[in-house]
Amino acid sequence: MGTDNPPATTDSNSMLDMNIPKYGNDNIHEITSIGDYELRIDLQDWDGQTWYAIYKSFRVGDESTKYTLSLGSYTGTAGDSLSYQNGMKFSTYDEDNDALNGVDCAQRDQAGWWYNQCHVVNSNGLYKKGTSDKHNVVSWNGARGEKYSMKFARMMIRRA
Ligand SMILES: [Ca+2]
Repeated sequence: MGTDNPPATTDSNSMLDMNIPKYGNDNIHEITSIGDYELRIDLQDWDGQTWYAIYKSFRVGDESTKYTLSLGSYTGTAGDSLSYQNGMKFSTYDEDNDALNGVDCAQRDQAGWWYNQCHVVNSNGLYKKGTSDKHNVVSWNGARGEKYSMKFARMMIRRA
């Protein structure tokens, strides 16, 4: 059994799929430090409707910044939801770096993610089938609201 992961590429025509587990934050920081990258998010709900969001630049800071998210301007159909979390540090279950005192967003909303107070996008959240009674699902507020789990969510980057 091989682990035949596709190689990371900086080719301007290729999109790098951010959902492949090997691309941890240190690696994403390294890649996005090489040059200018744009971010594209593709979404699909359980009824087959699709959306996209493009952020003209995308960068993740290094460990000393707690992997701070830096986004450029938005275009797309999904709504500019992720900008609410622009400039935020990355939080995990055991590290609360969010902007909400008294609540650990990563624990409550079930993901490692760039949380503010806490989120309107939760792409690393729990994978459920559509409408949920909680905010902890794979949601994008501008598309289906904060309590709807997408069937499909993909983040990709490429050289701008
Ligand atoms: Ca907190």
